[in-house]
Amino acid sequence: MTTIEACLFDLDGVVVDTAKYHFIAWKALAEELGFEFTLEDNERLKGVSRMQSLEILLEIGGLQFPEQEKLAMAEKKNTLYVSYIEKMTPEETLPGVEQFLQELRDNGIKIGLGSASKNAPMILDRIQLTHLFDVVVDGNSISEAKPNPEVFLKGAEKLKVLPEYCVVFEDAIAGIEAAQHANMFSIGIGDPETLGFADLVIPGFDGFTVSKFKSAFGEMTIENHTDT
Ligand code: B16
Ligand code: MG
Repeated sequence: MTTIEACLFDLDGVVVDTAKYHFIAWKALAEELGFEFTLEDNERLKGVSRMQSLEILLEIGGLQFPEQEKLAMAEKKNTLYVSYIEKMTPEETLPGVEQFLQELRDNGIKIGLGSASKNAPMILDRIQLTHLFDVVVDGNSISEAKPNPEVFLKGAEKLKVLPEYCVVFEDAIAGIEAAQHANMFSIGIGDPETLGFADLVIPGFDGFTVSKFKSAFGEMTIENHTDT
């Protein structure tokens, strides 16, 4: 029998699509530096921290800079990125997410956010979903990036739930790996070809209900039993 007490959600690519705004901002930086940055390149940045993203971008451009200049570039990219996410609206929440979060809450399941983004609180605020999360662990409170399990282990700890009673929802390979390293169940959001090593892969939350969640996990029982 499987007991699930908490669900931990990645943000970008799971709750909302911010990758398009990251793309605009990284592309502008690349153009300023004199090279092309494509949508395909942008795929490599999903789930990756801001500074790691910059390293990948500079590698694509074949450029190297001292640390101080890299920090200034990341800051500049973030200023442009924030100018877009500041204008986000609840309509940008991915289909079915809000309903599924609400249904989980109605069933006594705790909910946490586990995101690499330092802008996660602002994004949740703009899409008006902050109230559905019991805890938020984001890029401001972690020192190790996914696939390190830190972000999810911190989420479980803050929720006072043991890792083996948690399910992680993730769109990035590194995020599924992080869930597995944390000894949590994982559900991939996206393509089974890429995320097939997760416990389950779904295309998104549209039509995904707690009842489907239960049956997907076979014998799973969902209990509101906390580790005290
Ligand atoms: P920021 P997630 C990640 O969010 C994005 O997927 C990734 O592209 C971004 O570089 C990272 O957050 C850091 O974002 O610059 O806002 O701190 O998928 O972990 O929710
Ligand atoms: Mg993601």
